[in-house]
Order: sequence, then C-alpha cells, then structure tokens
Amino acid sequence: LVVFMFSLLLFQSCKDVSKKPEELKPSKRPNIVYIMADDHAEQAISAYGHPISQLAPTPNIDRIATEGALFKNNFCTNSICGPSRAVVLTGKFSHINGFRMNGNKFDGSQQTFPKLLQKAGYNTAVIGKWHLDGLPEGFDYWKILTDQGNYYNPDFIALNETSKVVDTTRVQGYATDIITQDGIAYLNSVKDSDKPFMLMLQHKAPHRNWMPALRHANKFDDVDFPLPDTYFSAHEGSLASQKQLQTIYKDMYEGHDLKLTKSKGDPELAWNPWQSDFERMTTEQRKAWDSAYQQKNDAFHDANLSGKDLAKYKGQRYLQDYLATIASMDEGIGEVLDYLEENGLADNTIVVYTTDQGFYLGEKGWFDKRYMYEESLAMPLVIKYPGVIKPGTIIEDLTQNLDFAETFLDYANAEIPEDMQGKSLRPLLENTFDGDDFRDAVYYHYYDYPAFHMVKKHYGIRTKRYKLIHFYDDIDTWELYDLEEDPKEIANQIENPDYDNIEAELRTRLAALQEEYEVKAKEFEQAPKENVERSFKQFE
Ligand code: SGN
Ligand code: CA
Repeated sequence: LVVFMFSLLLFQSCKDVSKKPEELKPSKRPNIVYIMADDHAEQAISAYGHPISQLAPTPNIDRIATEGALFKNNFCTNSICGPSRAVVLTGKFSHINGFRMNGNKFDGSQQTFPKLLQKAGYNTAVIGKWHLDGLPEGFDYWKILTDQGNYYNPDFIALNETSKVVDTTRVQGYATDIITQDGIAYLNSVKDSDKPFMLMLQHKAPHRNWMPALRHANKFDDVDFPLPDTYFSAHEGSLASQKQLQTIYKDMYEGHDLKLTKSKGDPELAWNPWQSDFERMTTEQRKAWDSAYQQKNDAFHDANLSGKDLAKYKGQRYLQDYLATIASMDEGIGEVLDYLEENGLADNTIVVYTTDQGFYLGEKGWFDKRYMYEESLAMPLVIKYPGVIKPGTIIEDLTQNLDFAETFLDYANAEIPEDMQGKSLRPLLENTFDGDDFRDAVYYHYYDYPAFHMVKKHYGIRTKRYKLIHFYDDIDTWELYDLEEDPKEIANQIENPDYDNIEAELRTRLAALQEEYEVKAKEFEQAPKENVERSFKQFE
C-alpha cells in the first residue's frame, strides 16, 4: 500500500510539473523568503557536490535545491559584500547604483525592488546583515546588524515602535540563531495578512572571523578536510595574485581568525588585533568557548608544527570553524522551511538561498573573495517554488545577482522598470526559455583597492568557456583563462599565440558589454598613490 501511495504521489507531482507554468501558478501572488548568507562558498554547500561539502553537508539548503532549482553558473558583478547587496536591491551594476566598494554609502533614495514590491502591495522586511551604511528604505519592518555584525551578543539597529526612534540594542545570544528566530517571528506576524510578504533574511555567517555557536565548537574537530591542490600556489603568470594579502598561512591572524592560543594550558588568544569579537562574550560564554577550544589548542602546541605542516594545519582549523558556522545557519534554514510547511505557507512561497559572493576555501592558498576567479565570482543560488519550479531543476545558463530584482518583480506581477540591467530568471526556472542563449557573457568590475587584502582593481568578461581580466591602477596586466582546459585558472594564456583570436573576440565583446551597461571612462580612475602606500603600511 505504501508503495502504491508513493507511486500515486509521484505520479501526481509529475503530472503537475508537466502542466504549463501558467496553469500551475497559484492564483495568489507568491510570498518571497530571500535568505542570504555572507561569504558562503559553493564548495561548502553539499547540493553543489564539492568534496569539502560532503564532509560537512547542508541538508536544509539542499532541500531548497532538490525541491526546486540549482544554478550552476550564477555570478556576482563585483565580489564584495556591500556592492553585491546593492546590485541585488537595484538590479543595476555598481557603477550605476553608485555603491562600488565597502565603505561607500548606499543612496537609499533610489529605486529598489523592495520599494517596488511595497508599492505593489507587499509587506516587506529585512532582518540581519545590511552593511550598506545607511538605514533600510522600502521595508515595513527592519532590524539590522550594525556594520559587519558580531557572532556573539550582536548589536541590532531597529526602529523602536513605541518611541519611533532608531535604537541600537545589544541582543544576547548567537547571531545566526537570533536572525533565524526574528525571521520566524516576522513570518508569524504576517502569515494571516491579506498581503503577500517579502522577507530578506540575511545572515552574518559564515563571514570572518568564523566563530561557531557553542554547540558546534567541536563539530568538525576530527574531520580531515581535503585542502585544494593549489594550496601552495606561487601564482606564476599572475602578478595580481602574487600581490594579495589573503593567504591563509601568511595573512590570517592566529588568535582572532584561527582561535589559536599563545601557549599550552593558557586560554589567552594569540594575535587578536580586534578584541571586540571575544570581549563582548559573557563570562559564561567565554568559559564554555575556552573549554571547547582547549584540547585542540593544547594538541597544537604539543605538535610544534612548522613550514608546510603548520600551513596545512591552519587550513584545517580555518575550514573547521568556517563550516561549523554554516551548521547553525543550515539548521536555522531548516526551521524556516519547517515553519512555512507547518503553517500552510510553503506552496505559495518562493524560497531563495544565496550569498553575497563566493569565497576561497584554500584554493590558491586563499581565504576571502574579491577576485574574478571562479571561487569568488560564483554566487551559489537555489530557488524553490512548489508547483512552478520543477524539483531537481539544474540551470547551467550564465546568470547574475543583477537578475534577482527583475525575477522577484516578475513573480509578483509587478512591472520591471526599463532601467534595470538584468533579466528575470523566470523562463529558466520554468523551463520556458526558447532563445539560443540566456546570456553569452557576464561583465565584472571590482574597485576596492587599496583595502583589506590588497586585491588590485580589475574588470573583465566571462563567457561560458573563457575569461579575460584586466588588472589596473598601480598595475597593468591582462589574464586569459580557458575554463574548459584549465578550470582552476592556473595557466594564464595571455601570451600564448594560440589564443590570439579568442583574446581579440573577448576584447571586442568586453567593449560591447561596457557600452551596453553604460560604463564610463571615469570608472577606471586610479586610487591616489598616498592611499596605496598608507594601506600597505597597515599590513606591515
Ligand atoms: C572585514 C574582514 C575582511 C573582509 C572584509 C569585507 N576582516 O574587514 O577579511 O574582507 O570585512 O568583507 S575582519 O577580520 O574584520 O572580519 S565583506 O563581507 O564585508 O565584504
Ligand atoms: Ca561578504
């Protein structure tokens, strides 16, 4: 009987999916739950299949993928936090929305998709990381972390409903859990409303300095994660890669990032230039933390590692903490999905999971992001919408964060403004796209130099097979990669005559994209020389 019932169910769901999307679409406009992490690499989402993620699976994020669609080639336009978020909100490149690098101030008066949804009758909310310097506009409810936010006992900014004053309050607890609970409380407050809702639930995790919840502090202590074979890369062929300061075994802070202690038996952290992440813990939290880390730190001192062994050990410690912060997030996502199901909301709610950009988990020896290379250019994206998106849909087309705003407006039956620069992903999600190419190439531009990690300014183009990058400012180098032959981007082909024709084609297409997207000459201005010198000093 069970088998029969199951087959019947399966038959029903297949039958549904074979209908045209128009017939399937629930009559009510869908709710949207947009969940965004900070710095979550594709390599750390098990639905993407990378070996690291198989040792630290994300069953709840995977639930979204298996019940809906997974994007294999979704990319950001500028691999850094604030800029990526500004692109999501506006559907416009950084040079148009004005937020080119962290530290800029987002012009909140401009058109954004939450404002347009609000106008179209949606109840809108943002909870968690904002990082756009300025307060959210276009949201009926908002509660945001200050700046980067902290893992323990974070400060939130919100509008005090009684006094109508904007207040900053320290909330006791672990950021990921607080954001999850606040998200569910919001859903609970709007679930019976006539209006559809759109919630942006934006986590701090798994951003630096990767502090796991106490319940996960030892979760991966015994797991040996595979370090990439480019871990000790010398970056031949890429001067721009030789110049960065984001190498795990050179640039991470032993105490602050890796949670290593000064000496055996002593909980005092090694190099920890930003005290506040640990100082804000309560005595109890700190005690529990120290005792959870004591054993591994003592073992580290006993091992007395040096050279490559030390470098590899640091890679392990980084991955253990990074992945442990994701464990809490994945649990929270499970709670949100359960809430939607248990309250009859799941069928009419689009759930999106993504992050602001990709991240290095030791590839090329690195952490952080910024570069136009695959790991940081990639932006994981999974979306479900029961009855509309066929479960298990895999999308290979080139898509971008530039397309999110248009997609949400499309599903909300709201007009997509002409000046948005991306396109709705709906035809891909519903498998109705009948053109040749959804997009033949993506355009990229990173500006944040001199800054943390000292990644040079660059722009470029990525097609399905090739990538051309120009690093500029106090450097002037070009790189060309053949992603089919060299997916790890090890061999820069710019000097190889066999690639001359490809290079010429890419340059022409790049210029055309710049014209189409209205990129002006001023976008390539150099940073003042004294800024560069000052920033280098910071890292000496
Ligand atoms: C902080 C981090 C950097 C990180 C930037 C930008 N250092 O400055 O490692 O690149 O944020 O990150 S930290 O030790 O203070 O965390 S972003 O996500 O906001 O773009
Ligand atoms: Ca980020």
